[in-house]
Amino acid sequence: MRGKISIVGAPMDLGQLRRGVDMGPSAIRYAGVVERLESLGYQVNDLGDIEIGRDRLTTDPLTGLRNLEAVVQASTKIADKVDKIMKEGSFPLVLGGDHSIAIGTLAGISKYFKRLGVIWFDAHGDLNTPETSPSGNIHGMSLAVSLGLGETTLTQIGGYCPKIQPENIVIIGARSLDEGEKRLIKEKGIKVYTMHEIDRLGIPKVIEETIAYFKDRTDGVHLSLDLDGLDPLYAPGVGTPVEGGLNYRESHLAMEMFFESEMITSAEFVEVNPILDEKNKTGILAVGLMASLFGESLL
Ligand code: Z70
Ligand code: MN
Ligand code: MN
Ligand code: MN
Repeated sequence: MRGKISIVGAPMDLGQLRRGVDMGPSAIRYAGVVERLESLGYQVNDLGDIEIGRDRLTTDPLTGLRNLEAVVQASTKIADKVDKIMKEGSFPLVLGGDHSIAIGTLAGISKYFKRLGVIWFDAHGDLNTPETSPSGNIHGMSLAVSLGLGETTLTQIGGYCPKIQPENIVIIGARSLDEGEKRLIKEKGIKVYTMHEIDRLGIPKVIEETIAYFKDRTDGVHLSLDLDGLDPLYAPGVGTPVEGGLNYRESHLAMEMFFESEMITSAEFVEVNPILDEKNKTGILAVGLMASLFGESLL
């Protein structure tokens, strides 16, 4: 017996405009997540889906944020659920849904740690604020919100703020950063491995450095994995595909190294959109990555 994993689906599609990402949790379940993790010796408990409001296409007149009210409500529910999982001493594994769900996940998790580290595996930074956002889409703001920046009703979810410190973040795979995000990264000194650094150093070195960086400074690490961090060749079923991403082998190696580090204390896999996918390729990929993260070995 290897410990308990609690799966919770967050069929959220209000943080962006593409329909279909609310079916992500179903696609990941269909790809056999429960069975795959059970086969590794875990006690897996699928808690089902969080209820996400269906009120869409309201834009907050003050901030320009899309579906703000509904995202606040859903994030609060996600936070409560994840909080319960933590309380029970189980590993929270959240299935998205668009990346705005990280606001709720981090609100539920972060208070259980003094210094939570976050690995943001993503083509994007998700570091926009209402002032810098080119879109008004909250899934492009979730990391900034967790830092305490931006809309107060979002930063205050869970009743405390901020959830994380800039020096406890490592972004991996970035290749589509907005100007305001680049400014924030420099201003806050956030550690980023863009595809440039990944190509120069190689993924083994990048992950070794990430693990070493977190080792002394954090007492838990959340992995927030946006499938668009991978190249669209391997993960076509995402709302915002960006060329030039991590490949299948690099991503699996990263997960295997995270497993070996024994450092990861919670995870979420987001932005799987089966409507845009090819025969659930991205859902199947997500489950494979989870298996590597939880110790599936090749031998
Ligand atoms: C852009 C924005 C984004 C995910 C796209 C895109 C953000 N920076 N995030 N896909 N997961 O609208 O803020
Ligand atoms: Mn993202
Ligand atoms: Mn992304
Ligand atoms: Mn694997």
